[in-house]
Amino acid sequence: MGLFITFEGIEGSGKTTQVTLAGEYLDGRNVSFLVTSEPGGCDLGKELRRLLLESASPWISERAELFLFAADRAQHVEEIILPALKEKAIVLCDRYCDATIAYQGYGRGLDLEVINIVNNYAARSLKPDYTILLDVHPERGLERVRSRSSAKEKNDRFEGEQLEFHRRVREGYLSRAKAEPRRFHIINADADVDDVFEQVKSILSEILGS
Ligand code: Z5A
Repeated sequence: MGLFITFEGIEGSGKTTQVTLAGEYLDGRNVSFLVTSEPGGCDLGKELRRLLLESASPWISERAELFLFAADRAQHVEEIILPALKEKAIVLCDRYCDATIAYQGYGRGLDLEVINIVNNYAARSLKPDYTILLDVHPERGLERVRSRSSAKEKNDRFEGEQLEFHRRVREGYLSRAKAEPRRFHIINADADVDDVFEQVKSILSEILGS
């Protein structure tokens, strides 16, 4: 099997930016890798992503939301992640199971035990080898996403949530990291892009042993 590395953090923590830079870094090192994301890392997931994120979607209950993210993950793991790992690739994934714990569990308040069962079933119990948590203050993260250009698809269903929601999500991530300190690497993502990437690079080189 290859190596499975996830990037997590609240909205605007810079995951997408850092996953892209991490991919370029691996590209320069001649290793086989795949950059992917949730929701929307496979064809079915793209449909689910649209439903999950567009503010024009029909009303989605909290439990339905949990199962839509799980459906995205089930397909993504089976169709994209596991085959790449079997080919011994390094898989860099922007959000995974910890996002469901943080958002649907801490953010929405759904039962954490139920979420763990749903996550494990959807993911065929596949856990990341390492998780890089980009920790940013929610005010800073939201400021970044609200001021970015409209080039990226707007994530209105989640962007519309109150600051308190994003604070709970951050707390959820930090408590996951505390519970699994060997898997999680926490990065101060309040810093500028280059400083954050220096931290990501040093973790990657430690993981890759060079
Ligand atoms: N979700 C869920 O509820 N449950 C689940 O199980 C899963 C997901 C898997 C996915 O939306 C939403 O689904 C997400 C959680 C939920 N919603 N929220 N919140 P998405 O994929 O569209 O959004 P996202 O994952 O939150 O990504 P994002 O909004 O694009 O944020 P980001 O990836 O962390 O940041 P970014 O795109 O790299 O950067 C955002 C802006 O900040 C951009 O203009 C950058 O140029 C800028 N930036 C980045 N880093 C920096 C630094 N260091 N300094 C200054 N500016 C920066």
